[in-house]
Amino acid sequence: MRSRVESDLTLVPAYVALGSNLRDPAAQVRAGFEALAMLPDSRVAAVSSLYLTAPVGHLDQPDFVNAVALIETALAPRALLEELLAIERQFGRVRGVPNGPRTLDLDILLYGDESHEDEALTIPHPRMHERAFVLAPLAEIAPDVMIPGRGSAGALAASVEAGGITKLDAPEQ
Ligand code: PH2
Ligand code: MG
Ligand code: MG
Repeated sequence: MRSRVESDLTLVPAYVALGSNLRDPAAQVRAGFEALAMLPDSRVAAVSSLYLTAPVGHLDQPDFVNAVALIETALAPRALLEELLAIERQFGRVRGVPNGPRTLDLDILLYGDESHEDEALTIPHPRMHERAFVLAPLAEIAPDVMIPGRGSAGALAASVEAGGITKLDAPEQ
């Protein structure tokens, strides 16, 4: 994938979760990878397979396609969040029911080993350690990455209930 990185920037590894359950979710997630590759001062270092997942939380909605990307970015956490929200809007996301259907959801899971807390953004993502639809793709590309205070992605993925999750295909590189 193309990258938009000057050679002298200091890059932080950040994990981004992708989710979609509207309008050809697999195509939305694949296009989401392409959009991440166009982020300023960032590059995509790895992408997971796509996973078909039963909805969690608000149950009366279509199944999701979920995936995780590792990006390396010089954007600060809030700048990265603003870029991700802009991509969600490009993908036609309309915010309705909380946790309800969406064309594309992009969530920052981890940003290096930094914690971040403000009214709009909490890093690490506060629910990532209990969500199999996040842990399965994360453990595929980064089994040893640590979720602070919780354990490694691989250990957590093995310990949560992973019913309703099917790997769809191999990652595109
Ligand atoms: N996202 C939610 C709520 N529930 N369930 C699945 N399977 N996948 C998601 O991405 C998802 C969800 C809120 O962001
Ligand atoms: Mg989300
Ligand atoms: Mg979100």
